[in-house]
Amino acid sequence: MLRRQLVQAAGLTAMALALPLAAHAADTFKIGLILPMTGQQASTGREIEAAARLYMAQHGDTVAGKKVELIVKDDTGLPDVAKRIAQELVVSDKVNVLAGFGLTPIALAVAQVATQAKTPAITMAAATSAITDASPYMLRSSFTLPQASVALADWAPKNGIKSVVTLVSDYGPGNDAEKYFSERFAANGGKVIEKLRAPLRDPDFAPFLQKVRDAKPDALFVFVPSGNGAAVMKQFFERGLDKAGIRVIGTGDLTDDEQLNNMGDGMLGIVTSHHYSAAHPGELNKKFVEAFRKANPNMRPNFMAVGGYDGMHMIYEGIKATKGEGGGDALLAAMKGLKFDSPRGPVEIDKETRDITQDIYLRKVEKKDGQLYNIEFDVIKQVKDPGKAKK
Ligand code: VNL
Repeated sequence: MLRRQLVQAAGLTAMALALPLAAHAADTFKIGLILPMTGQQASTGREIEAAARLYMAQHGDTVAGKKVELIVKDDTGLPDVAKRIAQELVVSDKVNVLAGFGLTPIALAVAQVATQAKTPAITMAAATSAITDASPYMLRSSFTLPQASVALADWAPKNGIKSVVTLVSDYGPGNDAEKYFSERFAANGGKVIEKLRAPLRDPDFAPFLQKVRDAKPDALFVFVPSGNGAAVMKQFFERGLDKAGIRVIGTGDLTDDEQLNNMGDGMLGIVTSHHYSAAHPGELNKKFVEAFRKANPNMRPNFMAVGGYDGMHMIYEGIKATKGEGGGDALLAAMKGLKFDSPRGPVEIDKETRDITQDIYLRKVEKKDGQLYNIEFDVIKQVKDPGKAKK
């Protein structure tokens, strides 16, 4: 009697142990988050991971009966590494969706894997227009440089800036920023005196800024990726370009919320255009910023964080709409055309291009509560990526 009970009990225990294991794979929804956690773009990785974890903490880790699992991998900022990681995530981990991508070359490398594996991929950071053209499985929650640059090219000539030198990082988003800013600025009667491109890796901005000084434009237009703005502005001030009367304008990557408050009062008055400021008014953003800071005491959320947060929202909505059953194609279909309120304002994932339509703001660096912020003073509503309209 006792023996039989023991055997039964042992059998039940074995079953109880085996069940969750068997159930595990099918009941889990896996997100492979590929980010630069080390190297030059590490701040982008930190911001996006923090925002993704915040989204999950706020919305729970069970959606439509599925346990959501976040697998974070460090690509060290290198496309070859990212591609290998993406393949492993798809083949070994069987992730349902890929996301992250801190730099354009990484998003482009992962796009190939997404197409082969028929796995949706969400670009949360990178911002070259062509990324969403690289795979029918690629969507975007960040922004595009054409989208951010055009508004500034309309603002500048009306505000005393008739001539510029452009300075951009020499790769996809820099080329987009240079092209879309310059063409529009020229169409508005402005003069582009010179176009300068600095290398992406370990750039030394000093020789470029010397050229800007010699060219004496009304303003310098800058695009550098998130995390590099402080280095440019340090050289700008050290060489006395501000004292020489040269103004600075750029996309909001330059006055990134993650760095801005440590860039000094010389930043006051600098005008940029972008889709997100931590100082964006509105209840949703106030709550987002407060919760982000509570969870990450020494960090201010920047535009990378909001890209990560909204990318997670797209995934959660996709899981809900497919009742947790969706394969890659169903999930993709569910995320196309999504419309929602983001901390940045209203956004829509364009059904055709899978790119993000959003408000673009003109902002000026001002002091608020003793800290430097990008304070929005104008808005262009629901801007589609101009890079797509061209075709
Ligand atoms: C890119 C564009 C990266 C804008 C950025 O920061 C950025 C990119 C890392 O497409 O590589 O601010």
